[in-house]
Amino acid sequence: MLQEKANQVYEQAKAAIMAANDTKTLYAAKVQFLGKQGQLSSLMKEMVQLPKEERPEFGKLVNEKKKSLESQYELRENELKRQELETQIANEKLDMSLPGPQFNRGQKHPITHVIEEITDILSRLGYSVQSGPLIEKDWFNFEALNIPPDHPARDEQDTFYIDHNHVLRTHTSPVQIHTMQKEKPPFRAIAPGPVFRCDSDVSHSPNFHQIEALLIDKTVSMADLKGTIAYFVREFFGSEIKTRFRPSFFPFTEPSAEVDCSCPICKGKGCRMCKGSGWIEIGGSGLVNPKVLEQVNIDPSEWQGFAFGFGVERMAIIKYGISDIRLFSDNDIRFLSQF
Ligand code: 2NL
Repeated sequence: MLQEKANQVYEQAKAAIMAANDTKTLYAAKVQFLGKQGQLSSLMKEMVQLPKEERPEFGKLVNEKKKSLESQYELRENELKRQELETQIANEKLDMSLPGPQFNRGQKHPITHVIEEITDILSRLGYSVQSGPLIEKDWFNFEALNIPPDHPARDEQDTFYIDHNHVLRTHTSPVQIHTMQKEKPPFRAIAPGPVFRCDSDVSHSPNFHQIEALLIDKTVSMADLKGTIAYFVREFFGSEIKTRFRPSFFPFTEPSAEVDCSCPICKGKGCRMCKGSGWIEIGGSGLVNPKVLEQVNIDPSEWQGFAFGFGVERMAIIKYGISDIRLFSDNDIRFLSQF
């Protein structure tokens, strides 16, 4: 009898629902009995065996059983879900002592760091910080600085030419020419930033950094220049570091002097860094050539000045004992994160 079979299926389904101990097994039972291809659906299909007049009654019976099973399923499902959540909560352990996620912190490039340090020291001496374009007219980079057209510094090999009248600045001095055109003396200014030379080997990079200082006043002497540089070097490298001046030549200063400091690595005893001499060159300096002042309409009979220029990479190499200038532009995080 089909009715009896329906009762059997119902009892089986009921037992399966009650017996399911987790939501997965419960769902399997749902598919088996209540699904589209499930046993209740099969019963409905078997209904054709019954005489026509018995079919509505049977249909109603199966539908009622289906409804009842569906609500039993839902009850059991809620119960199991709650149980599963409780077990999950009971088993879960939150260890508040574990370290949090690690972030890689960014930091300043050592060159930026050194420029800021130098800028800080000279700002305390009253120097304003100036900047200018990286592409300069020939006049600002050379002519105004008393570098005549046949000077070796203009050689195609050293200068990146943009066109016949424009170059990538080969030093930060053109910034000081702009400053002298803009400011009324007396004033003091520094110009830090990138410069470009068509030159590349172990100790030369085509793109490096300079910081230059310029002071214009009524009376300025080599003694003022030496005092300022000696103070600056002691502030930057440490109070035990000595400075030494050697006569030199630059077209834009007269007289001119090369600046050395006692080697901060070996304290002057002689080492690999200073090639055994105990001294390291850090830049050049001098009293501003009156010809430069004339170019920017500052009267040389009324005003005098001193200027000095240091290589930033050189200063960083000496201060931190770095072996190769190319490390600054290699972007190796293991090197850069040491500073
Ligand atoms: C070096 C030499 C130097 C200057 C830069 C300068 C600027 C003006 C007028 C006069 Cl506007 N002088 N600058 C003076 C002497 C030396 O730099 O070897 N630097 C790395």
